Order: sequence, then structure tokens, then C-alpha cells
Amino acid sequence: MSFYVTTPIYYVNGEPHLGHAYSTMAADVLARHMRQRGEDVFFLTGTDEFGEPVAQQAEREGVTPRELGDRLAPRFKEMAAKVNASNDFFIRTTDEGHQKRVQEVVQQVYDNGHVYEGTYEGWYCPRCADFKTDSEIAEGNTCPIHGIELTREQQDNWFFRLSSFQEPLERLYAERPDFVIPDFRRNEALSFIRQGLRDVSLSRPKLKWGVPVPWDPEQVIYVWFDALLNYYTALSYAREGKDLTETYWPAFHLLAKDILKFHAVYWPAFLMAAGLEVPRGMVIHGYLLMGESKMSKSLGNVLDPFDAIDRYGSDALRFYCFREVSFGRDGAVSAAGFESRYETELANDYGNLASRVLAMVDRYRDGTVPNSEADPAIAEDFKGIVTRFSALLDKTELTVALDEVWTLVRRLNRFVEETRPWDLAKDEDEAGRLDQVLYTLIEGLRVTTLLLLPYLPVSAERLLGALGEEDRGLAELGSRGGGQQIERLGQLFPKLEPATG
Ligand code: ME8
Repeated sequence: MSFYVTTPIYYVNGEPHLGHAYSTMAADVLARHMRQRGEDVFFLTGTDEFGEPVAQQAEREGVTPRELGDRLAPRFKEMAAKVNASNDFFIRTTDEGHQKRVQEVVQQVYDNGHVYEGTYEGWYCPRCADFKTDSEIAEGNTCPIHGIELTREQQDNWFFRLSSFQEPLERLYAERPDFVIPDFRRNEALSFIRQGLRDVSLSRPKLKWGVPVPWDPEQVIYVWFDALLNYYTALSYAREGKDLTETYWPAFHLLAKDILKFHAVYWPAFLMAAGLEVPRGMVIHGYLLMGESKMSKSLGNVLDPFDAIDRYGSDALRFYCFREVSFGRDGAVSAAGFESRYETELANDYGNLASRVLAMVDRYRDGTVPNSEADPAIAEDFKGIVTRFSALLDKTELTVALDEVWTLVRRLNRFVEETRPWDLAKDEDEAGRLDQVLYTLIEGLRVTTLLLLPYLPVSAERLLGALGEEDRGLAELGSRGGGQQIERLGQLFPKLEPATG
């Protein structure tokens, strides 16, 4: 089976921040987990470089949009590498291959009779590059997302007959109840559809920074259609001489609530209009907040992903974001909270457990894992964890799945305290019990670490190496016997002096 997962492509109108890193890390957790399950995975991320949001920023900075993109796209690429994303390709919408394919698909939509020429007048937000419907206008005639005043705009351009897809979209939502998850986001999208859909612009006349409309070079394709199409176009040119579309399409999309309408309404309609398969599904996550507001650099106390990773490593940041904020909901993050979870959970709960257990096997059994049976109580707590965990990640429950594993990590810590292997080691008669305890702990560590691998790719690799585990597939407790040689391990998460204070 193949699994194709995408992040939004980020506008090159500012430096990448933790919000962008969050989406990329989330998609990476899914990609890595699916690879462990033996799926043939393709993971895409990239940058959105056309349209008003970029053109206006370039104007403010006194550079061309192309220059702005050339400066910022590499920063987003660096961010992906920095958070240890295992993406298979990085798309830039300025790529030739993307533009060519966009024109082909848009031409197809035109040939299929879903495009006409007309005039549109309405309230417009240039930061969203979006005309707002009545229900999307906030108090004082402002944009609910950006808080800026909307402008009255009239445009003569090409229109996409979105209105004629109302019924097909309602049918899609009825047939595929998990097309948009979580449920409350699905309901939001569905009620937007049910309100009645108006046709939307497919092109822009004034703006020159975009992909030309194939049958009317005076116009450029509206940035949202060009951007959404990245998910489809990338497969056609990501590998030279090879079209991956057949292998991987349709995609599973990951995005935040700000761009729900484009993905859950416009995008499937546009694909239907082009005669292409609609996405496999999409998951909508919330915002990371600093205090009460959406994260932004100007607010200070920003948890900078680059700084945090330089100090604590990418695993720590990945872990913190998914553990702290219930995935799907908005949630606050802070530098202090990050440091505290690093200390209590990564360093103490997990890192100490690993080094203690390895040290005991080294000391009491010369580094060889004893052949034994798992302790029945622990076996009971671990029972079915792979199935439970996989089912949660199938629903992109990144936080609940992580919580499940963490409960087991804590259970193993309690097991050490309860069994006191250091006392058992003093008593010859307890040799069998000590074998069982050590075997159970090693198995527990192996099983939890395999599950944690997508969240903590660097440390999990180190630990699996020390455990002598070569396989990366998920495993239930007790599925491996003893006899293997382990190695001692230093601190997986060394203690650091807090940076805040
Ligand atoms: O909207 N919390 O690009 P964009 C969580 N180019 N996620 C956040 C976030 C926060 N505080 N801030 C940003 C665009 N994000 C278009 C997308 S896709 C075909 C085109 C993440 O640079 C989140 O994924 O404004 C959000 O949807 C995305 O960045 C918006 O990035």
C-alpha cells in the first residue's frame, strides 16, 4: 500500500516559525509511522511563492517576489531539515515542472466546461488572497484571520463554477464521513457547503506574479488554485524521468484550521472538475498559541524552533509540541513548559529508565539479555498496544497515541521500583525472577521505543542500537526472546541549565 502525506506549502512572506514547524513535524510523525508499518510512503512539503501575499511583502521590502522567494524558500527547507523531517521532496511553486502541470490541469477544467468569464465584486482580504462571504466577515468589516480591514474589490476575470459542485460535495461528505477529521472541522466545512456555494475567481487580472492562464495570458491563475495543485503536480516531476502520480495519488493532507475552506471545499470540487480523484482525506489541526494569541514573532517569548533545537535537539521539540497541545485543538506553548517537560518526561521518565535498565543488564548479566518470559502484569498492560496505537494514528490522534505510550513508559518505571532488581541481584535464589524482570524491562523498552520512533527519531535510533534491535517494524511485548547483547548508553537527554529563569 502507498501513503502520500502533505503539509501546507508555506508562503515565502516571512521567516519560518514554530507554527510551520509544527505542521511539518506532525506530517513527519505520520510518514515515519507509516513507513514502520511497511507502507510505501511519499512525504511532501514546500513553499507557496506566487500571489498577493508574497507580492505585497516583496513590495514592502523593495525586492522582487522572485528575490524574496529565493531568499526565504531555502529557510523553509532548512527548517524542515532542522526538525528532522523525512520529506521525499520539497516543492517550490516557482518550479517549471509545477507551473507546466498547473496549466495542464486548469486547461482540463476549462475544457470540461467549468470555467466562464465574468465580473466579481465583494469584500477582499489581500493577506488571505480571498473574497469573504457574509459569514466570514468579522466586526468592523475586518478579516477574522488577519484582523485587517477588508477592501471592496471588483474584478473581471475567469470564474470556476464552484456552485455546480454543491451536490457532489455533499455526496462526498455523506459517503466518506472521515474525509475531514476531526469531526467538528468536518461539520464546519459541511455547513459552509450547505449555506450555498458561490462561484469563485480562477484568475486575477491585475497581478502579474503568477502562473499565466493558458488560454488568456493577460491573466494569472488565482494563487489558491495554483497552490493547492502543488499536491498533485509534485508527483509528476519530483523524480526525474518518472511520474509518481499513479503510485501515490490521492494524498492525505495535513493543515491548520485557517485554510480549511480551501482544502475541504474548493480543492475536492476543483479535482472533480478536472476529472481527477479527490484526496484520500485530511486532518485539520489547531494553532499553537503563545499566551492568548496566535504565535507571532512580534509578541516576544516566542519558542523559536531553531534556538530550541540548537539547545535541546529536534526530538525534544517534536515531543513537547505533541505532548503539550492536544493535536487538533489550539494550545499554548512556552519556553518554560518546554524545559519542564524535557526534564521531567524525556530526561527522567524515559532517558533515566533506558540508562538504568541497560546498566543493570550490563552489571547483573554481563550485557546479555536473559531468556525468560514477560512478567504477566506488565504483559497485561502492554497487550494489544501496537493495534491500539496504530488505530489512533490512523485517525491522526498524535497526542492520544503518545499519551498511551507514555503511560507504559511510566508503568515500566513503577515496575523497577516495585521489583527492586538491585535487591534481587543480592539473592542467588532470586536469579530466575531477576531474569524475568530484566527481560521484561528490555522488552518494554524495545516496544515503547519502536512506537516512539516517529516522535523521537534520533534518540529512538540510538536506544534501539544499544538494545541490539535491527528491525524497525512495530512489535508486541514478548515477541523477541533473549540472548542478544546490549550496550550501555549515556544520557539520552542530558540535563541542561534552563535558558529561562
Ligand atoms: O496559508 N499554529 O501559508 P502560510 C499551528 N500558502 N500551525 C500554524 C501556525 C500556528 N500558530 N501558524 C502557521 C498558507 N501554521 C498557504 C497554504 S497550501 C496549498 C497553501 C501552519 O505560510 C499551519 O499548517 O500562511 C497553517 O495552515 C499554515 O502554517 C499556513 O501557512
